[in-house]
Amino acid sequence: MKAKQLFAATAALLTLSTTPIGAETTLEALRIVDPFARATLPNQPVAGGFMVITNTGDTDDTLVAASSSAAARMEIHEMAMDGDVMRMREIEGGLIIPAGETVMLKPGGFHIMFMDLSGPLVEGNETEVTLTFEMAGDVTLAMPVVARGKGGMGHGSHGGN
Ligand SMILES: [Cu+2]
Repeated sequence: MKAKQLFAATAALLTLSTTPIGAETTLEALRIVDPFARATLPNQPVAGGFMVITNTGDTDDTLVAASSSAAARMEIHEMAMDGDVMRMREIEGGLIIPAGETVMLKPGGFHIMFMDLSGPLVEGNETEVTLTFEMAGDVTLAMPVVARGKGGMGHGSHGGN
């Protein structure tokens, strides 16, 4: 009896919790794990969004677009050397998620970029982002906002959730 009540309470908590650490979203053959966005400094107009995407299927897919109510528009970026300087730039045609492979969007590498933020991204909040894949379609997920210097180290590194 007691165990049953405890189980029910735990189940209810799990249902209410929208962003457990290491949150995982499944869309067709894609598994999207551990999404987070970087908290912004005052007046910072852009922010990076990160996650790990695994394609468990046998067909390549491509992340072609992202959108969020937090930003006027979003772009899909990569870091690349421009002479001696590391710069980010938009990936032409989107980010390919090859069949059977995992692609990490992480600080210093691939990321989605919030452009023209409508307000600051505050640590501890979360922002909703819709990702559009060429094959799998759209999925909306919650991205916890993580302070600068945190995150990108894998599961459990966010804290504060
Ligand atoms: Cu960028």
